[in-house]
Amino acid sequence: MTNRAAIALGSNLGDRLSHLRFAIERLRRLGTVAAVSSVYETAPVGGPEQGPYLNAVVVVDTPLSPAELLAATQAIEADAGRVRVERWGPRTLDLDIVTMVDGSGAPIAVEATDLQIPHPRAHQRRFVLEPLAEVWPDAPLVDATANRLLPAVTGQEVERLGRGWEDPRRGVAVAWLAAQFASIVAWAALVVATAQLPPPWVAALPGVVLAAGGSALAVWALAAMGGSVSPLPEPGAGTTLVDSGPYRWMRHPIYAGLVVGMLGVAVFVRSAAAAAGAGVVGVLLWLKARYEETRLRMAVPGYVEYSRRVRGRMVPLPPYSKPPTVLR
Ligand code: A4P
Ligand code: MG
Repeated sequence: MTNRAAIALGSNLGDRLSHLRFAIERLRRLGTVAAVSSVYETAPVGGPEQGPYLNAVVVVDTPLSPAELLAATQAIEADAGRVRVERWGPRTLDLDIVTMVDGSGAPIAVEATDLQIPHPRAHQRRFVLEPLAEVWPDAPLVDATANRLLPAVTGQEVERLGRGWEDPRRGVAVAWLAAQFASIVAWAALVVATAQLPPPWVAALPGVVLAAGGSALAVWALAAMGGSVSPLPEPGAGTTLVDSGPYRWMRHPIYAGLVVGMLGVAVFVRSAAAAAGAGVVGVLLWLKARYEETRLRMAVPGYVEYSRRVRGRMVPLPPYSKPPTVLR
């Protein structure tokens, strides 16, 4: 008979997203993964001073008994390099069996020294309840279901980072890059078709200033990135936050520099169509950056806090009057 189990995933050490992806890959071997929640960044609850967690919930249909499932999840934790130092302390990967029902949907209760189901603390923890209620609202916990317990648990900071975190989205990333490339090529063709040359100095001077300023901004940003830059909007494993150089003022200065440079060229060749085209490319890059950030927030530690601190995506914006909350 197949049982259904909700497994809570947590990580706050090392490459957190890679650890959660590793867990999913291994959980797939225990049966059928019926649902995967969004990934959340959450403030640590209990334990020593430690960094924020990534948490998610996976629902698995499995022939394993509760004891077999515990042994299997502990083996996955060990293979992810988990070392138990202190209770509630930081960990590469934590897998907790939150709740389980049998094939007929009846809750499975376990009261052993090494295993309690439902998990005895899950109902007090937003970092478990919120992802659980998202994928299995009727999941039975201590005394009530996940969605009924959730409103009572307040004062714990959790930020939903979104779905689709289980795998890198290479195809989507390549499509964005192709759209960017095509739009810039089309813009260049527009420049050639509409240019009025040579320009009088009233157009040449501001054109050159804008083009040089945009290029300088892009080069400064590339230097700050220090070679770790990729045009694909999908962060690789181990990508770290860069918040120096122009990244102190805006989150996508390379795109901003590109658009300013294109505007400079449009002014230089006195083409309103080329200026409008640069605007269209700017909108596309802003959308690409917005998509890229959904991925950066999941993959790069500190990105959630960074995007609260540095408000502007492609233009500098004044900081929030209230200091941003930090998930710490
Ligand atoms: N155990 C008993 N019942 C279960 C169950 N249903 N599932 C036993 C899994 N294990 C269960 O767990 C200790 C022992 O609990 C295991 O040996 C198992 O036999 P552990 O994973 O070795 O240690 P732990 O995780 O530090 O302890 P515990 O009590 O499971 O901690 P919690 O309550 O899970 O808290 N803050 C945020 N934001 N996000 C987190 O994910 N996690 C914790 C851990 C603390 N704060 C957190 C997070
Ligand atoms: Mg645990």
